[in-house]
Amino acid sequence: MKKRLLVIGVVLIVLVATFYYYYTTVHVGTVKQNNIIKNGSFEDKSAWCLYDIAWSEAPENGFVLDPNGYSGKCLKIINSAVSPDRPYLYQDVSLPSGTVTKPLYFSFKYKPQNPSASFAIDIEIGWITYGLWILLSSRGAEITRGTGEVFGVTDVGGGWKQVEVAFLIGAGNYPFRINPLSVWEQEYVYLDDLYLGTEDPPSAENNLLTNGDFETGTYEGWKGYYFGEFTLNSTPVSYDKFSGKYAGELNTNVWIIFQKLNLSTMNSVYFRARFKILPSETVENSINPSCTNPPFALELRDSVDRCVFWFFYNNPMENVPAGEFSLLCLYKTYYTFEIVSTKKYTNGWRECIAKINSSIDCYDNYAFYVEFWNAEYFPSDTKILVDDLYVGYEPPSSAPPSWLDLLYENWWIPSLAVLCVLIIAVSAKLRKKRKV
Ligand SMILES: [Ca+2]
Ligand SMILES: [Ca+2]
Repeated sequence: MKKRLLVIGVVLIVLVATFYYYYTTVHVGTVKQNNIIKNGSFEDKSAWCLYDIAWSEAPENGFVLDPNGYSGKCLKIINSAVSPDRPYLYQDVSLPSGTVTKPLYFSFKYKPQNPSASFAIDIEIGWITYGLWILLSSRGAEITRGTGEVFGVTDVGGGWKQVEVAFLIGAGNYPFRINPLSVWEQEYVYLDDLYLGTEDPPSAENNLLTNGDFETGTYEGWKGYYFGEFTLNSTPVSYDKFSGKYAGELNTNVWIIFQKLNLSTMNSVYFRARFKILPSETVENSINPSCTNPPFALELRDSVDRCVFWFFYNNPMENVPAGEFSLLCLYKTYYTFEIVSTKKYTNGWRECIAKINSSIDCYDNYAFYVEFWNAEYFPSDTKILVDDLYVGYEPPSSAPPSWLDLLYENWWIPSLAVLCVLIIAVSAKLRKKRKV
């Protein structure tokens, strides 16, 4: 019996270690994805059915194609679809094996006719008992059934928003349904660019930074700065990174890394930083961050100091908008800015996305700095790891949670697995006893 438990334990440990290795080393970056949803872009009516029949041309059915899509045409869901007989649009989707332990990603864009008027649409993958239901309404997107997380809601311009969801589900064939609910105050809502797949959702990223993910394995594109610029002789670190194989590192010898940028305008510039402070959070908490003493800053400035934008991590100043872990501080006041999203992952990494708008023209000679602020006040072994740095005019993607993050938030799944193993072990023992 002891042997049997030992074998089960070893098998479990090997499985966990294998998955951990896979997700920390192999599961990298954005790969060109296969969209499981057919015609998620709604360029025509193919692949979609209304009830059980092919989607007809009759406009009164409440679902029509509209030329005002985010990409080409889109689905226009009209109020009449809500009542009296609540038709829904659907197609069958086939989900690949292994998706209980590897998250599936689902993303879509939507635009209500009137942002403040009420509406409610259920997007359903699978059934009530086994699947994922997302309620899209004037309150935003929320998961009402199933195991998953809405990890990104991004304003993508023109009244459109992109919703990104990661979820866990078993392999198999499922119905995918778009189901308008209850009473609507508005006439219609647009839906476009549905994506469902195993890879990260597609992103419109056009990164102006060179080697922002450090995947060249060098500091190509970056320079160091310490009373003057210098070439970095060290290499990015590989022992801890957010994506790919490498992350950049700032330490008490290299306080600042930077690169020069050509920006056409400072209006509508997005930043993304993924970062981690080592050795631990005690360092973060011990330094009493403030506007003048933050641990970490991103800075975008032109050659004559006319346009300077600072993003400070963890800054408890008043009168600046607060994210959960981040705040912005402005050196000059020509800007409006917002924090688009902040995240903390179970592996200790954090992500912050911010957007800056400038009301004035700046000079076109910019540099982007990543700074270890007041490094002399930190313990000498303190490091700040950075990865997937982004500056650009399109909204950057937000990293989905890993399966570890999802399991962490849905602790009952591993608990159930352990319980099953225990029941099997105990029943086997009882059977053996009975035989004896
Ligand atoms: Ca489209
Ligand atoms: Ca990387």
